[in-house]
Amino acid sequence: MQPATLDRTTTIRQDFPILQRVLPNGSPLIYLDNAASSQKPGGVIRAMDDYYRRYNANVHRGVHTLSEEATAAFEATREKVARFINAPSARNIVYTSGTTASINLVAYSWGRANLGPGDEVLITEMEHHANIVPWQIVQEQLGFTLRYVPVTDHGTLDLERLPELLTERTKLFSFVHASNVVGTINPVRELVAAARAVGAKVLVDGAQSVPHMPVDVQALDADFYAFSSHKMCGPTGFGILYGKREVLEPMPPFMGGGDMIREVTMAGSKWNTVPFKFEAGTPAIAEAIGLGAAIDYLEQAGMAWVHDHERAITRYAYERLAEVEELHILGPGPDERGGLVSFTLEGVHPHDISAILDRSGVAVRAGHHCAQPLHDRLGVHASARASFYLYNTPEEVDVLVDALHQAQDVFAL
Ligand code: 7TS
Repeated sequence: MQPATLDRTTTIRQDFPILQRVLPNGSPLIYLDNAASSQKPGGVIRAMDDYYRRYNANVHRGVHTLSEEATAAFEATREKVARFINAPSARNIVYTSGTTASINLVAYSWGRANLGPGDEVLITEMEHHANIVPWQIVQEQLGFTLRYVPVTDHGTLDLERLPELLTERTKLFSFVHASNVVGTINPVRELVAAARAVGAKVLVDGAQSVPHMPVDVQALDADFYAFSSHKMCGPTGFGILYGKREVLEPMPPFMGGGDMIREVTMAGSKWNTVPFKFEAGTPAIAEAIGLGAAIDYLEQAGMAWVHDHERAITRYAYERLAEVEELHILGPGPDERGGLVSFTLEGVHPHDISAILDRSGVAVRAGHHCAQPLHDRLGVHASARASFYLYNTPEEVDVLVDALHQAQDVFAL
């Protein structure tokens, strides 16, 4: 890796208080579970602390100083998110509690208004459960057919099958931008163009892409784009649904309550404008402010740099993991994927791998990573996953590899 890149990582690491932590067994923390949730820089922690200490109040209602300050900071994040993903306006940005809630919003609101018997929703075998289960739930009520684009042995979408699966019956094509298991980065623009050709709307699950690479929603041209704050240096319990205005405007509300209405009488109610129509109740105010600080941080680091850095670490991880005998990496080669590597080690269950790595301070995730159909397709029950972010270093990959050798020694006995 370039020395300049590594110097920058050294500086970045100092911004994350948790990375200074030494675990109870004396090992320094080596955090390689970023696809599950990233760590938070001091700026994000301070922004949330400052809100609670200085201007905690509800938003959009009080005409007092605290409420006005809270509303200004809360709404400033909408502008920052719009700029970060190049949305046309802050009005395209709906606040949710995360990717899961964003996809459920589309399934319940857009789905109930647009899907019925004879219609099809196309997803893929590569999806996180968050982009499978909501469709299965509303499918029971609405009677449409759910179809899946298959995955190749290589861990990429089998696009040769697309013409037979994406047809005039397809009303929505919903797929992941970057896989949380095999790391594959899907060709979003090409898939959107194919959906447009049959008149289908497109939802992209950006949970693993927005945190890790520059994303321009206008260039990608999807109708909806969903992501979570907590995977991009921000707090948990908060996320975004981007939507095109012409798609969001006619959608009925999903949840009813305060803030999402213009007028309520005993005879009925009128809805607030988009995006507020979809934001019933008191929102996650500190979390919105925290995400604003996270975006400031990522913009300062530069998303192109974050992406390059992760690619370099992933390439290095590939080289080093190749030294571990009987280790099999799921998915495509390092140049076709995002910054994570899922693998199996013959004779060692992924949960045992994770437990042994933990002794060396290395945090990885083990299991099916909420993508059971994909594991079934690849013929494995579970895998271990190392996922990288802007603060990870090649030395941390070295510790991972040493610890994997130790795991093999333990299980060879
Ligand atoms: N979509 C993808 C591709 C994901 O990776 C995740 C979370 C979600 C949706 C759901 O996001 P949430 O913030 O609403 O929970 N993925 C993971 C993971 O891989 N390990 O833990 C969570």
